[in-house]
Order: sequence, then C-alpha cells, then structure tokens
Amino acid sequence: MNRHAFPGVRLAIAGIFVFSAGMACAAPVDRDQLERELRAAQAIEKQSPGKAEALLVDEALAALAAVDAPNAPDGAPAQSGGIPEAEPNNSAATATALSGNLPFPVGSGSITAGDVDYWTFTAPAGARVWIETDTGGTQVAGSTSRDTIIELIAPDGSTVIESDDDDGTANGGDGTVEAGLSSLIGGRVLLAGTYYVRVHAFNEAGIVNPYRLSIVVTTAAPIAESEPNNTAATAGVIAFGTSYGVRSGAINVAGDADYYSMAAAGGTVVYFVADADPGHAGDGTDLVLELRDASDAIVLSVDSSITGSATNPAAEGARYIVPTTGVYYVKVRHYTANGTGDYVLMVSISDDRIFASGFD
Ligand SMILES: [Ca+2]
Ligand SMILES: [Ca+2]
Ligand SMILES: [Ca+2]
Ligand SMILES: [Ca+2]
Repeated sequence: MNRHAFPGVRLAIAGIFVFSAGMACAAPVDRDQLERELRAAQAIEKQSPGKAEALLVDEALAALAAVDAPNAPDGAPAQSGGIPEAEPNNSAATATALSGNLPFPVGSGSITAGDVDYWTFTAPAGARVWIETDTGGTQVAGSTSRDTIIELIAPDGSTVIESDDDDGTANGGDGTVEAGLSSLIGGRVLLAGTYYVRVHAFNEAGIVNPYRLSIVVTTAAPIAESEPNNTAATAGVIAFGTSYGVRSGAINVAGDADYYSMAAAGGTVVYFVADADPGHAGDGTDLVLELRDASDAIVLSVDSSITGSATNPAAEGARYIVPTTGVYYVKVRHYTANGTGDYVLMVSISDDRIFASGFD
C-alpha cells in the first residue's frame, strides 16, 4: 500500500500505532477505532474499486485480525529453508549476517509480537541492493499477519536510508500471491560499507511467521534495453554467466512492453525486481511485472506499488522457485494504458536449491 495514495485514511489507520525513529512502539489499541477504519476503507474500495483501495482494506483487516488473535509464544520456530535468523538480533550489534553476494542466500525468520530482526550485509562502492521480504505461502500456526516493514540502515547502525512497507509480493515463492503486504527496496545505490536491514511487522502486535528475506547486491552497470522488445520473440536476453542481469529501460510510449528472457533450471530461484524510480525522486513509474513461461503464459504477475515518494520509492518484484527447467521471461509494462516512465530491472538466479526446499 502506498501510504500517500489516501493519506487521510491511511494516516488514520497508521495513527492507531505510534511510530518513532522508524520503529513500531506499543500504544493502546482501540478496537472500535480499527473497525471504523475498516469500514471507511471498505467504503472507499466500494466507491472506487482498484488495487490501492483493495490493499487499504487488506491492511485494515490485518490490523483488526492482529488485535483479535491470541499472541503466539515468543521464539515460535520458522519453517525450514533459508539461513535462519539468530535471535537475539534486535540491534545492529547482534545482526544476523546474510552475505548479499552471489549466488544470493535467502534468510528465514519470524516476527513475534513486538519483535524486530536485524540482518547485515556488505556492499562495495556503487553497488545496488535489492531487498525483499516474502511473507506468502503456508504460515505457522499462530501467525496473524503478512505485513512487514523493512528499513535499510546505514553503516552507523541507526540512520535509515530507505524504508518500505508494501512494495513486495507475498507469494511464498510460487505463482499464487497471498497478499501485497510484504516489503521491497529496489536498486538503492550504496557507498562501500556494511549495512543493516531491519525487519518488523507493520502492526506492533502482528505475528509474521515465517518470512523469507532476499538480499542481492549487484555491481554491474545497467545495460540499456534494445527496442523493439515487445514480444517474447524479441526479448532482450539476460545471460547468467555472472548470475544476474541489470537492465535500464523505459515504458517509452503508451502501450510499450519490454520482454527479457533467461534460462533457469528447475529448483533454482528467479528473483526479479524493478526499481521503478531510479532517480528516487518520488515520481515513480507504476509498473506491472509479469513472469512468463516458455509458452509466454503468465506464471506470476506482481503489482504492489504505485508511484511512491522520495522516501519510499516505487519498486516491484518477487521471488519464484522454478518448477521446471526452461526459458522464462520477465515482461515489464505500465499499469495504465497510457503511462510511461523509466526503470532499472534486476533479474538474478540463485542455485540455492537447498534453501528452496520446504519453503512452501
Ligand atoms: Ca525474529
Ligand atoms: Ca529479533
Ligand atoms: Ca521500452
Ligand atoms: Ca518495448
């Protein structure tokens, strides 16, 4: 949910909780107020159906469900698969390392009530980082939410460089999207250093179990798209000799579509992310990304963000565990028929089959 789309209602919902320095802090929860906010969101969605409105209802429902659900015991186990978080990890000093190098590893963790998780990675100068939580798939009993917030934190351990609420895709690594409430930071350019990623629930009381955290650090300069590339047959090829491809492109004219192709082995993970606001100016492109199989059929379509803001730039992306070896395509298009705008696309493929097992 782009919190700027409906600032009045969204702020009213967020206002139930008190946020300070990017961290959620407990505040008395007024259940009646949450119900009023849910009804308000539903009224907006009824009057003006659309993805932003639907996400608003999702969030209101999730906030209410979190209040109603009994708390799970602290330390509830995460599902198998992924590099596990190492609690306690509630500070930069105790962060769990996730290398960020390729082939990229996937972290696995859970957010218990009030929990925050710090992860850490290193980046060389000029690198771009692509960070996503995936909160989809089967949840552990007691989970109440799929709604995470991630913050990219500077080497000082406290300065928030960028945060995101809902640009990610909660799909559990497959073709079914359970929610649009997970988080994504796409393509932030970094100085050399050791960075931190802080993961917590949107709602202080929310229990998110499990989540998967992908962090890919890329160093290659983007290669410009080559039009025409509007069909699978004319797709720009992303070769995986270096495990990933970074492309700069644009929805140049109304109706433009940009195809990129890659070969992926069964069991590997394709992680595709578009930075939809490369200038990070808040004027992002409202993109839709489609992952398509060799027959050009959609296997996963993602559309979580709108145009974003300077502090919360637009991005789209997801992870997908490839069921069968073959050619896959990422198709980039605009959400509207007439929209245009630029983007930087990253597609990486991981051979972390061991991490994929038991994921969903
Ligand atoms: Ca945790
Ligand atoms: Ca923790
Ligand atoms: Ca184009
Ligand atoms: Ca094109």
